[in-house]
Order: sequence, then structure tokens, then C-alpha cells
Amino acid sequence: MARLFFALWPEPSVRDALAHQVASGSCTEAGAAPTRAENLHLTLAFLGAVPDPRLDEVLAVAASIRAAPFALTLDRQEYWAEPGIFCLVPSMVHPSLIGLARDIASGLQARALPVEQRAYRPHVTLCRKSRKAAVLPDPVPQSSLTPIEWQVREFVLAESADGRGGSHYRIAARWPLQ
Ligand code: 2AM
Repeated sequence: MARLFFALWPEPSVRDALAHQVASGSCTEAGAAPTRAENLHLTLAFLGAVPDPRLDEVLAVAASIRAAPFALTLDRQEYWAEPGIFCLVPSMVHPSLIGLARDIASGLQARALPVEQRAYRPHVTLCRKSRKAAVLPDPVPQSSLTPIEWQVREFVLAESADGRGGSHYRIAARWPLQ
């Protein structure tokens, strides 16, 4: 059984900008646990545990997706009290992003594969509140944020594994947008 999710994975320049935001944002000041740079991503669809014999079907769904590259601007910091994360979000969500997430989810559903049913709220988790952390500022100040421009050219299937120091993500496969 693999724990899987589809995601946008940042190329190095975007990852560096996100990591800078982790380091400079108010979340780390409040004692929340920062996301490690190599783990930074934006989830498109969360599947959870998938039996190994069904992996080919997950890959087939991804291979059937037709979507053009698009630009995403992450320009708002938010704190979501439930589930206790500090995240970056786009203030205007590009229709291509919603379309990509929707097409993946409906492809999974059509094959009766597991997919998270909650409303899709695109975000990059920067920090997670730990029990020890102070209460985070809400609304989160926007002053320390320089909007991050992300040219989205591909999406990935990632596998999540628990490791020492938290989750570790491995990219299992990638598909270009074209
Ligand atoms: P998070 O960062 O907001 O926790 C790997 O765990 C990725 O899948 C993370 O981006 C995580 O979002 C997301 N994720 C984990 N559990 C999820 C769930 N039940 N529904 C939707 N997304 C989930």
C-alpha cells in the first residue's frame, strides 16, 4: 500500500522562494514546525492509501490529463486554525489550476479510486502548528510576503512515507502540461 497524492512540485527557483518565505514568515517566529524545503508542494488531489495492484490505474488517470502550462501567483499568507497550518495561497485561483485538480479527481472517481472529497482549497503548507507553538496571528500580516510567481509546466504523483522528523515525500512519476 502506498500513500499517494498528486501535486505541483516547485522547480528550484520557486522552491527557494517558498523556503525563504518559510524562514522569514511569522509562522516560524510563533514556534510552528517549518516544512522542509524538499517537501514544499501544492497538492492537487489526495488519494491516501492505494493498494499496489491499483497503481497502474492511478498512472492511467494521470496520463489521460490534457492541460496547458499556466502561471500561478502565490500572494497571500493565511493561517488555517483547522488543521493548524500556516500556508501560502493564490488570491486569484487560476481556472487552469481548478480544472487540473478537478480533472484528476473526476478521473480517479470514474475508476473508483480513492480521492479526498472535501472542497479543493489550493495551498502550500509552510508550517504546522505544534502543541508548544504560540497562537498564530489571525489575520496573518501580509507585509513579509513578496508574491511568488510559479510557471507550472508539470504535475507529479508523490508518495508519502513517515520518517524520522516527519513525513518524507518521494516523486513517483511526472507528467508535462502541454
Ligand atoms: P496539508 O499540507 O494541508 O496537510 C501530503 O500529505 C499532502 O496531502 C499535503 O499537502 C497535505 O495537505 C495533503 N493532505 C493530507 N491529508 C489530506 C486529506 N485528508 N485531504 C486533503 N489533502 C490532504
